[in-house]
Amino acid sequence: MEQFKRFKDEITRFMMMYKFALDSLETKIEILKEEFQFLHDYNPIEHTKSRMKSPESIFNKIIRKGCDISFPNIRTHIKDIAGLRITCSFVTDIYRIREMLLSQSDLTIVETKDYIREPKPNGYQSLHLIVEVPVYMSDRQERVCVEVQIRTIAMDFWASLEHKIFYKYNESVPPRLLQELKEAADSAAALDKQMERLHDEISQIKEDREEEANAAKRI
Ligand code: 0O2
Repeated sequence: MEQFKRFKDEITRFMMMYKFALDSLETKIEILKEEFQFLHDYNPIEHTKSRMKSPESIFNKIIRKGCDISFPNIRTHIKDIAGLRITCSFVTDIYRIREMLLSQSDLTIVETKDYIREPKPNGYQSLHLIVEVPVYMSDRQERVCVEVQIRTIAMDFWASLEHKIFYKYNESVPPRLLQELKEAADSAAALDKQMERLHDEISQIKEDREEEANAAKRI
């Protein structure tokens, strides 16, 4: 009984650390979003969604990786216990957000997987960052990893449908559907390019009009 209580306290404190790291990163993103809106009258972030991995899913992942179950092993081998997904309108916004995170002196990006420059063979696209966040506990400071996935609305739409299909078919999706999913991923990427082109054109028109109006005021 005593042993179980110790284990329960340990796992609760362990998970709390990740929850605090996630809360802190979400606050940072919220601040960046509001400030960016104020300075540029534009918001690069459509929405954010956070999640904590369940103890069951952590357990299964550590077994899958062939590691012994211990807190140090879990910390070293599982970097996505806390996850934050950021959805943007345009691909340039994704890299803009990465730059904003890079410029925060207390954060460290310890790993980058760029599935936009190099999509997965199934068509999956997203920018994955593992960000180390400082967490101040009552008796110590810890640096805790949070996985940040940044993607466009089109990439997110594709990924959520693919995820549903993958689980519906119990991970063995018929080849015809895999082919269609790949085509849909290509269409989503083409849509992202087209929307960004349109957005740039509209921004340019807006800038030109503002300049003209300012010039008229000076006359
Ligand atoms: P959930 O429920 O979203 O958390 P690693 O964590 O590095 O040991 P992995 O899986 O190679 O292992 O990491 P990677 O490539 O960074 O991908 C991890 C997460 O990205 C997944 O988490 C998904 O959220 C997402 N992802 C990666 N590939 C795909 C894909 O092909 N389709 C979809 N829909 N999502 C993908 P989890 O743990 O699988 O799930």
